[in-house]
Amino acid sequence: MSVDTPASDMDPYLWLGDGSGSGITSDDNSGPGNDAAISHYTVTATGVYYIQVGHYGPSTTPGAYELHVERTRGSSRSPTRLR
Ligand SMILES: [Ca+2]
Repeated sequence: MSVDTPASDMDPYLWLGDGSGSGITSDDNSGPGNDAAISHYTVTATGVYYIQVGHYGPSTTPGAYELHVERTRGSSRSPTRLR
């Protein structure tokens, strides 16, 4: 599974957690510019996973972002684009 925030107007921060709300990993700037990216995370158990997009740093200024989630199972790909 890969998650990133292309073409975002703000400085996004990504958080990936499991179904119990425990954090698995997070990222700030692994994408181009200030975009966040979590690349090729291997899901080890069936279940619910949460993705949070936040603003990096203490800011209340709203901004648009694009969330791109890609699931890969074997050789099949199911990209999902949310806005
Ligand atoms: Ca960022």
